[in-house]
Amino acid sequence: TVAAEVSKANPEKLLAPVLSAFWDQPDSWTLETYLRHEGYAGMRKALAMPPDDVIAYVKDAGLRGRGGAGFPTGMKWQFIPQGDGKPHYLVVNADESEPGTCKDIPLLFANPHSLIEGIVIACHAIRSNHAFIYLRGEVVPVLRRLHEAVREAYDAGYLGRDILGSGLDLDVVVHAGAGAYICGEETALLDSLEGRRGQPRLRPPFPAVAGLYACPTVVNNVESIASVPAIMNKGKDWFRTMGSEKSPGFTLYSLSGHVTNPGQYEAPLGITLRQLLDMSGGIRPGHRLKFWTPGGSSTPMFTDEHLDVPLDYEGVGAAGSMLGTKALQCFDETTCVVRAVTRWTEFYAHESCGKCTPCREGTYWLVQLLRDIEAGKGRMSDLDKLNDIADNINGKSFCALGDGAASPIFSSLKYFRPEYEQHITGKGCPFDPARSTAWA
Ligand code: L3W
Ligand code: SF4
Repeated sequence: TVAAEVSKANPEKLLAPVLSAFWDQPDSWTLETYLRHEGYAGMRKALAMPPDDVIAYVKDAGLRGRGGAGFPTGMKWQFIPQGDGKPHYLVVNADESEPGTCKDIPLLFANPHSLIEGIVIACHAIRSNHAFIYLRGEVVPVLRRLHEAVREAYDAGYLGRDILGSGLDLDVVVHAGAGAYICGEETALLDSLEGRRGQPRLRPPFPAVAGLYACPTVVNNVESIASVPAIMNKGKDWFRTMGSEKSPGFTLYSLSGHVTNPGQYEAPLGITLRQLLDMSGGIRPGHRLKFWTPGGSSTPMFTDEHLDVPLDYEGVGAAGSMLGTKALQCFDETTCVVRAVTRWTEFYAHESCGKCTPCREGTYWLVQLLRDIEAGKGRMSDLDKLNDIADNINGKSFCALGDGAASPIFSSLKYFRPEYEQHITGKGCPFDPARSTAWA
């Protein structure tokens, strides 16, 4: 499935692809193929530079975290204290689970060496001798491929003792998680990696101060780290020729739902959904866009009025949502918005780790109300209740999962309240009356 998806990447109209440049080659994941495409050249340049210069270089390039929050990568590396006598760790967050997000797993499947090269550069920069890749355990083919790539890198001298005579010793461990969405939250991930039940820790202290085994730790998303080799190899100015001043560079968008050609699309930050749909075949024939998410279900939904919003941190933020993971889930006019929101909320209720009351109880209550409304058993007062419960989750929960659960409630009520009302007055789902008894 992943192989089929990656083959659709790389629309060349807008950009010579970088991350997905040779995903369509039959043995794209091997070291041999990677070396044919300037693989490990960025690492050689970085290892010849003092660690602080590498940090400054990545900072100047303007790379921002691709996991959702957009935090500047170089700044995060700079937070790692030096001369503290403690081990430093790099942890790569490969626990991709945000609904609609499918970029890191395909990237790892198609080109794992870009991540491994980025890991060497990052560990040199933060003076770390240990890196962990925390991968979603369900993706066994990716796990196997990653293990194989790590072995190839050790054999070639790109990992292990005294890498290419630089003096850097580095070991990489691939860890398979057990499939909980909350383990994508960086501190829950660290708890899980330490062998405990994955639940978020209080921040501060941030992982940069007290992370894995209470030592300074950088937690970065797969795509963030995999973007670093090209920056080191081709230059920070080249990177800044793409995207915008505050959101420079290229990135992977995951296009899914009612589109003609779902898949991964690499493009500069700041592209619009209209442009992406134009180059990918658009919404499925005979239909029109009704609503979509710019960054997975945790980001407030948009409608067809937002087709020209620049998909970068500032553009999406100014339009009232968040760029998040750049998971563009598109729904056409045949979709019941109440049904879609119910399905997402069921996901959050299921994945809530239970640590804090607003999220643990609130997501459960939301599901009950939404199921009733969808089944035609709702009351008008339920709409205010939905809003009130979401309001008591949002900003009052322990981690971002709670805020994410509230976001589809707020945005669907904002844009589609009449559709909720229709379910109540019509005593059922106008899109599929047969489904109205499904929850009875
Ligand atoms: C040191 C400080 N470090 C912040 C670090 C912090 C973290 C990064 C961003 O959530 C988003 C969330 C989801 N000293 C620091 C500091 N840091 N201040 O910077 O932190 P933060 O709190 O802004 O965000 P976060 O908790 O990392 C991530 C959104 O992503 N999301 C879901 C993502 C799901 C995936 C996936 O499935 N792969 O990525 C979707 O939108 O809502 O807003 O490293 O330590 N003073
Ligand atoms: Fe757990 Fe939800 Fe609270 Fe996060 S917001 S700590 S997932 S209960």
